[in-house]
Amino acid sequence: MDALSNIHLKRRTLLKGLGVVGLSSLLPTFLTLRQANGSPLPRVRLKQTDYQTFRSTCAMECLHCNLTAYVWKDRLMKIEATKGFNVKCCLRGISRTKWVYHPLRLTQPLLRIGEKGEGKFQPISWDAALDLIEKNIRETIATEGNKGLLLTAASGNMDSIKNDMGKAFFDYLGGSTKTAGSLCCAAVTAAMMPMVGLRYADTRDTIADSRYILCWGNNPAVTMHAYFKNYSQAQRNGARLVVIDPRFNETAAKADEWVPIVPGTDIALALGMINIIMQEKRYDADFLRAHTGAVYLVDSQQQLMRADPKDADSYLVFDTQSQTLKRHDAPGVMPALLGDELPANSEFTTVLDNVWAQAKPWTAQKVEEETDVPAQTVLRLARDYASTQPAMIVQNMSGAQRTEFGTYVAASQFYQALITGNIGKAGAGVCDAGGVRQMAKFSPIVPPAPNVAKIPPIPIAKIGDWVAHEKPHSIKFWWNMTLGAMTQLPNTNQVREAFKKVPFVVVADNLMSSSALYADLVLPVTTIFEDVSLMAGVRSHYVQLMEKAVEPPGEAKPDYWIFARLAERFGFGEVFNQPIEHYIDTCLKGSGITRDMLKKGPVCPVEDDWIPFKDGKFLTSTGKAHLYIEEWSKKAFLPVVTWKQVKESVKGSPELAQTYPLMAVQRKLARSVHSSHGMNEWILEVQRNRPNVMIHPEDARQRQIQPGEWVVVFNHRGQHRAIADVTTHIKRGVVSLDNGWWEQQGGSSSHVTNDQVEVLGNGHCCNSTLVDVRREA
Ligand SMILES: Nc1nc2c(c(=O)[nH]1)N[C@H]1C(S)=C(S)[C@@H](COP(=O)(O)OP(=O)(O)OC[C@H]3O[C@@H](n4cnc5c(=O)[nH]c(N)nc54)[C@H](O)[C@@H]3O)O[C@H]1N2
Ligand SMILES: Nc1nc2c(c(=O)[nH]1)N[C@H]1C(S)=C(S)[C@@H](COP(=O)(O)OP(=O)(O)OC[C@H]3O[C@@H](n4cnc5c(=O)[nH]c(N)nc54)[C@H](O)[C@@H]3O)O[C@H]1N2
Ligand code: SF4
Ligand SMILES: [Mo]
Repeated sequence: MDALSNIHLKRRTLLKGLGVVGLSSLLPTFLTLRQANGSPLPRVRLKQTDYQTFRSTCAMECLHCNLTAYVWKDRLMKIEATKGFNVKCCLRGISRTKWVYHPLRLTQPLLRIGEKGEGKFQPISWDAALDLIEKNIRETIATEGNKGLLLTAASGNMDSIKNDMGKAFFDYLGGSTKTAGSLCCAAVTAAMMPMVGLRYADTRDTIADSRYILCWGNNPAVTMHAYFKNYSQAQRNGARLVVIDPRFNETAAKADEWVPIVPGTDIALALGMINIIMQEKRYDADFLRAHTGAVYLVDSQQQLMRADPKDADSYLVFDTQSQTLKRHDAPGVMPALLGDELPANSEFTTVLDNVWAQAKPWTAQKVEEETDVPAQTVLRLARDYASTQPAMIVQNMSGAQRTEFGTYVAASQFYQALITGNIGKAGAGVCDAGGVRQMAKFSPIVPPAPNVAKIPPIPIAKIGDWVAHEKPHSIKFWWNMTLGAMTQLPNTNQVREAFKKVPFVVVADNLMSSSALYADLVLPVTTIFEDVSLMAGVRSHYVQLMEKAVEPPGEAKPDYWIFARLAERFGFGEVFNQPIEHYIDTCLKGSGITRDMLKKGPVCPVEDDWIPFKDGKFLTSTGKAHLYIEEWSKKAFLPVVTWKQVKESVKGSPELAQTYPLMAVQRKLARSVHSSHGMNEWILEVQRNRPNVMIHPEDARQRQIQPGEWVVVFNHRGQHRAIADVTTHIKRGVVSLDNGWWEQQGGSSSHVTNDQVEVLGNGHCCNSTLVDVRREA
């Protein structure tokens, strides 16, 4: 940690670094490098031709921009956005040299010698580290069975090899406790899969074609940064950009309208809009009849009606021509859409009747009472969205769905797109994250393991609580990779307890991260540009080869090297120890893309703009979009979106709100992707380098909080220090907390976040959190 206090960069240091990037082709660069003994090397003058160049991908959970590295004498000198790539990278991407050569960079396996969290370690050899891991895995399996092993992996590196290799390794051991759901967007998945049969239906290629863009609970100016140029282009083309957010976010600053809303009430607003669209007959009846299950019939028991109970897809509709029940896919059928087309006193209704029934109570006035969005605004939003075609709802794994009923939030956005026929066209749709996995076929990198024990998983939001309290069983060995557990999992104090509870914790990371501090054994891994890999994922429209540009520092190894060595010890080495090219080729099999093609540059698998569902076909088993989701009823929820009051909210928990009256929402920052880059010295220099809490002047006044002073955000889970940003850019009664600050920087906002599981999708409810704020004593 000492190394951190030594980061005293001046702005000009950064500008010098960036100057090397911007002007490199024009100006010679002077460099002062240090030799191993610390004495400076002679100053050298570098020309563009002195560098070797390599390409890789910015592999965190962001947009997977293609980056070009400039290497001189096996040192990464600078990183640029790859010329001609479809998006430009950002400061985080070009600052990656500072990640590679960071003072906290791990270069050797480290064994804990102090208390967990204290950060005292001694270096050990790889052989000794692998011996220890092998011993602990064998002992755990002998005493607890495979369920005593836990693997957690997330989004630190989303390449197509490393996390998959880790998961496969534990499967080949015979299985392990896995995590269920996700910290990110499990709710979107739980909505989209049954509704449209596809996750990652992103519409970013045609944002500029849109006439009306509704950024609903998200902030693409920061979180889709490299694509924001498309939003600006849409605006220049005449589109209206509207932001729905309790916070005046960076996108709102560029938008035509900011609609502040009470956190967790988006379902009410969506239902209110649907009600207006239905009442005013602004729906697209032709689209709904032809392409959706809005016309399926529901019986008096609230069951979907089928022609053949054994055939799940044999949904019945009411044919308005023959006035009989027919299969939805019968030739020439003209299905009834709403009750007024059904026979009088019929025992059944249509799915759309059921959807509307949930929306009907939501008059604009009632929406205003719940959401604080003025009734006039609700009316205007509904009318504008339905009548300005093509209109797009941007959701991009939004903050609005990291709430207790996030699945309904995401589903309600698809309802609006489907009801107005705003989907499957350029400029329309619900913009999700997305990438090449939806455009081409890729294969698993290793064959499935022969025998994998069925072990109950732990919902990812519950890792802290459950592991600390041995639910559903005791964990004795925990492997954490690509997950900032101590900053990103909710309820940090429970996560800390979990780390302390487990007798042997391995953390593989490239920096001494907040989580690595809690490991028994820290494994140093490579960053991008230090190993060969492949990116064929769900964030970029390009398949990208990740080239090795420099040797890793010290003894850092790729995660896949570690699993290969361990697999050899457990007798299935040949599955994992093939050359990396073998796994890349295996993954590419079936995609029509080869390694040779990728050597020339990133490859997009499709030629035209990517428009999900553009042929009017959805990827459900019927080819139609579904609005009535039977899966949800299995969890005792209504199969159509209905209003639900978030429990941890002022209205949902009046008693708790007496003690913690402020609703906290989370905010992703330009300075980092989650915790990644949180310690990057260039970024700390340029971006504000203290956590902030946005608080309304009235809320601040009640607490005697002065702008710019340190405050403590607290609740029954823990506390988080931050600087008070007293501003009307946040709704009264709401505070906004920064995501991703490290333990070494004072701790992240996850110390207070709700670790309840999002009910329908196993997601994350960090934006359903009550807190209070006080001046620091
Ligand atoms: N720079 C940067 N870019 C990123 C990331 C990053 O960490 N940094 N992370 C990436 C990842 S993994 C993700 S998931 C995406 C997320 O992208 P976004 O969803 O855009 O990011 P967030 O900042 O989590 O949330 C956006 C907004 O949701 C608002 N919000 C919170 N609760 C509610 C609510 O109940 N209703 C409404 N309407 N709004 C609410 C917050 O005030 C916040 O301004 O960003 C990706 N891009
Ligand atoms: N409080 C709060 N919590 C949140 C959110 C929020 O808004 N607020 N957002 C949530 C969301 S949307 C998401 S997606 C998650 C994201 O959370 P995470 O997926 O945990 O993302 P990071 O914090 O970036 O942590 C990634 C870790 O992986 C490490 N890493 C990078 N490359 C490699 C590699 O090649 N191998 C290995 N082994 N490790 C590597 C990085 O150094 C870092 O420590 O956070 C969630 N948690
Ligand atoms: S952080 Fe995101 S926007 Fe920036 S270079 Fe990396 S992938 Fe691109
Ligand atoms: Mo995420």
